[in-house]
Formats: sequence, structure tokens, C-alpha cells
Amino acid sequence: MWMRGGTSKGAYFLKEDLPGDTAARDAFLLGMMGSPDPRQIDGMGGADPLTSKVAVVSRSVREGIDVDYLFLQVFVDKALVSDSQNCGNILAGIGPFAIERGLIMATGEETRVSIFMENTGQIAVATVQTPGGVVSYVGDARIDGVPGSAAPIPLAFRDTAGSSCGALLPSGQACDVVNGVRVTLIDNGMPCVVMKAEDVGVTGYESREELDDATALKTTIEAIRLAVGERMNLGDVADKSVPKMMLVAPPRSGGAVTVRSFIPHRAHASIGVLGAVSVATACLIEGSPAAEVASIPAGTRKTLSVEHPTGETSCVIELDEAGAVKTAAVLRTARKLMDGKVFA
Ligand code: NQM
Repeated sequence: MWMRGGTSKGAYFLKEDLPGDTAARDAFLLGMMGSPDPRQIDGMGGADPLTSKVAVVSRSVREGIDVDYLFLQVFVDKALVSDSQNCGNILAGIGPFAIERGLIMATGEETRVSIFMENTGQIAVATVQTPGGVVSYVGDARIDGVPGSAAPIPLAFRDTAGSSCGALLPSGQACDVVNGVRVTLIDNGMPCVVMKAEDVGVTGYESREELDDATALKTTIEAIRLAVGERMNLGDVADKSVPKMMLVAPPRSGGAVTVRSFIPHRAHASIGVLGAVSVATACLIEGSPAAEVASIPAGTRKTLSVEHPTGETSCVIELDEAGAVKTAAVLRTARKLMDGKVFA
């Protein structure tokens, strides 16, 4: 099934429909998307990392969990399929897909789907609109980066700290200096390197196109990315889609912070879901470069609006008494686009 999940788009498969052998599976997915090729002309991919994504879904045998979800990033211009990250946008389509495929039954007007994210071993709970026991994609929820409106799919995350890096702050510090730039190495669901845009010579208000054309900037931040892989417990990250590079600046539209993200080589049209949660978390850490530019609302349950090139993503973050993040939630939508047979 081809679906839009949040601001991403990709193929959703039942696990049993794909080759069990990883090499055979990856060869099939590369052929299906038309990779490697910057235009993906001989496949289904949209010549953009955000539209070259795959979800592999199966019924879960884990206690209290409905389905298992493995996310795979099919690189556009490299013969590479990576399971090194989650995707919170594609996650938005998992609940509807699981219900459509009969992996779980709708339970009423709304169906809560608990999802084990295999990439990092964490759990997300999606609430899907199911009036009359059938998935509804129609509704009034709007998310920036997607035209029009659709049925709301709130996603709630728990225990995302250290999802891939083993700790929220894998270096143990709020601020590290890498190649002369002050950064926060952080993972609250997505490994990210958060730095002030001005520290790498940009404003943080550039468009996606301007950033994609900024060759010198890309060279600077890629050097930082390669330098921090080991420090983030990610090993050699040359062929990995993480960590994401996040350039922050003061908010301009009443939000908490402005971000321009690289995922990791192309600029994001908006921001990833768990990327947004990780940046919002960085804003709450005393001594971090992000905290210096952010405007933080009061209270232990905060809505942090993360401004990005095409609008904003609101993260609802709940803190415990010690000030640590307890839960994070983000509103997404999804839409079924096509159901059929795809060829590699
Ligand atoms: O951060 C893009 C996206 C993502 C990932 C990326 C995502 C997340 O926008 O959870 O959603 O960072 O590669 O789909």
C-alpha cells in the first residue's frame, strides 16, 4: 500500500510479503524505488529522501503491543537501504495500514494502536479515527507541509531518550565543541546534532532550496557529523542516515524555536517528527546552544512549536518533577494513496 504518512510518503508492506533474506529484501526495495539514481526514474521513489521510504509491518507477539514496525530508508542516489533510524512521519500511516490489512480490529469511533518501533525498540501509541469500524482519512486536522486537512492521528511517545545512542546526551554534556562549533549531541527518539545556525554562518531562516545549494555549509556540517559518530555511539556514520543536523535560531512566528534540518545530506522540507521532539528537548536543556535561542513556555506540560521551512510542528512535552521528559506527543495525519502490486 502506498501512503502519505505525515510529511513523508512511501510503501507499506506486510512483513510476510517481502523476502525474508535481508540482501534479497533490500535488492527488491532498491529496484522498486529506482535507486540508485538522483531522479529514481525507473522506480516509484520521488527523487527525495522524504518520498523514498518503506514500512514493514507485522502483528506483534509482544505483550500489550498490536504491531511491530520496521522503518527502512531507501537512499535515493546510493545503493543503500538503512534501518539505522525511526521515522515518526511514516509511523502515522502504521495504525491505518494495520487496520486496513486486518492485523488489528477497529474498536469503535477511535482505535488506539500500540506500535513497537523495531529500529530503536521503543513504543508509540497512535489514535486512528475509525467511525463504523472503518479507517477514516477525512477530517479537519492540518499539519504544515501538507496541503488541505485530514483525520487527526495523534502519536504519543514514551521512553524515547537514548533510542539509538544509549543516552539522551551520549557525550554526557549539554554542549560539546566540534571543529570549533558548539553543539548538543542529543537523542530523544532521533539522534541529532543541534547547533546555532549563526555559528555555521547562516541565519536559520533559509529556504530548503537555499540550503541545498549551500555547498560550503554542507561541507562544514558533514565534517561535524562524521566527527561525532563515535561520540554518539553510532560508529562510522558515513553511510548512515543519522545523526540529523539541526540548525537553530530564535523563533519568528511565536513558536519556541526555528530549525533547519539536514537529513543528513539534503535539507528537510519541514522537520522529522522525532527530529522535532529531539530539538524541542534540546531547547529545554540548560547550557545547550538551543536553549540560548529558544522561547520556552512555562509549566510541566509544554507545547513547543518548532518552526521549520514550511510552517511549524507542535510537540507536546510532559516533564517529570526532576525536569526530565516523561512523554512527547505530536499530531500527524496520513492518507491511503494506492493499494496494489509493485515491481522491482
Ligand atoms: O524524525 C525525516 C521525516 C523524517 C524522519 C528524516 C521523521 C522523524 O520527516 O521521526 O519523521 O529525518 O529522515 O519523515
